Amino acid sequence: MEQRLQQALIKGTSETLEADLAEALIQYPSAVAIIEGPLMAGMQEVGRLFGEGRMFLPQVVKTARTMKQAVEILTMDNGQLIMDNENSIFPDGNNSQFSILNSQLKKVLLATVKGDVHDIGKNIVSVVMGCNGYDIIDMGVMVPAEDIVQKVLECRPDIIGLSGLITPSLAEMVNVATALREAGISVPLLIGGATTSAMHTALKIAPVYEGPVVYVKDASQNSGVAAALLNENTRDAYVARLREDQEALRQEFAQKGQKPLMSLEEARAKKIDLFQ
Ligand code: B12
Repeated sequence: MEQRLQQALIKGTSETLEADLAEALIQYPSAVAIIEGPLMAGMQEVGRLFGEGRMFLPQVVKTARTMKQAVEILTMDNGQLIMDNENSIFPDGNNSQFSILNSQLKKVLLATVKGDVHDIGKNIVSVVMGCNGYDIIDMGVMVPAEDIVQKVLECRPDIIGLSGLITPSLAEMVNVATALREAGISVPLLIGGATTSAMHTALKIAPVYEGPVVYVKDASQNSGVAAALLNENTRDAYVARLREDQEALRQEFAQKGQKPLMSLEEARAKKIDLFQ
């Protein structure tokens, strides 16, 4: 089943998708586990083949369609992921009751930054957080900083999530954080997407922003991070720890920079002989 799912992603086909996902739902504890497990493994393989020049853009577009279809199959009409009981606050796993009971539903604004069209990861984050009782405002892809600022002022979200998968998005995220700060906004910022990292977040984004900036590696961690940030009892300790960890990363980076470089002669003497 795992192999068939991977092949479906690589080939961008969907004939066997429904049957294989039905089988996966029996074997895996939740839809999130299937997304983070076999589906992500398939996408990694696609990324590897694309990176090595063994797959081309039109094929990756087909792949993306298959991934979207898979997530749709795993999502019910009410936007909840099938059997997504892991983080449920009710014994029957139906978090939608939370939406009805909680009149002050926490809002999460999501956007893929300007210049970047990748949205599969962001959409997964949206579905997972929606299942955890958050109200999602999804601004889509290629969203300019000024639009994000405007939407934040208009909708007053409790959390802002930025997604970016290409290298230029890293600089754009710094740009967005700066624009938000200049508008006087310090809503917690979640940073995600394949090119982002804890190090880049600590070095470049966190220093330009007033509020907490958290790098989130995958969709399964989002709700935990959001809950820690939004719960009054845990927020201060969480943010203090976050700032300490980010300071440690900055120190680590600064120390690396101080390592003496080897001389040009030494480096040349160590070169790899490709024709040996
Ligand atoms: C699918 C894909 C595409 C599709 C995108 C379709 C779509 N609708 O999204 C298409 C074909 C359009 C595409 C285009 C391009 N792509 Co592309 N693409 C990919 C690929 C294969 C998979 C990305 C993906 O969806 N992964 C699966 C998702 C689920 O993972 P994810 O996004 O990382 O999300 C997870 C976490 O990161 C996190 N997360 C993500 N966002 C957020 C946000 C928040 C707030 C939080 C908390 C968490 C979070 O949660 C998710 C679930 O766990 C990757 C390779 C790879 N393995 O990443 C290349 C890749 C990202 N693409 C790449 C490139 C170069 C391009 C192009 C420039 C190619 C070209 N020459 O035109 C264009 C870019 C166009 C643009 N301006 O953006 C490079 C980027 C390299 C770089 N460092 O810049 C990669 C890494 C491939 C490679 N190895 O070279 N691509």
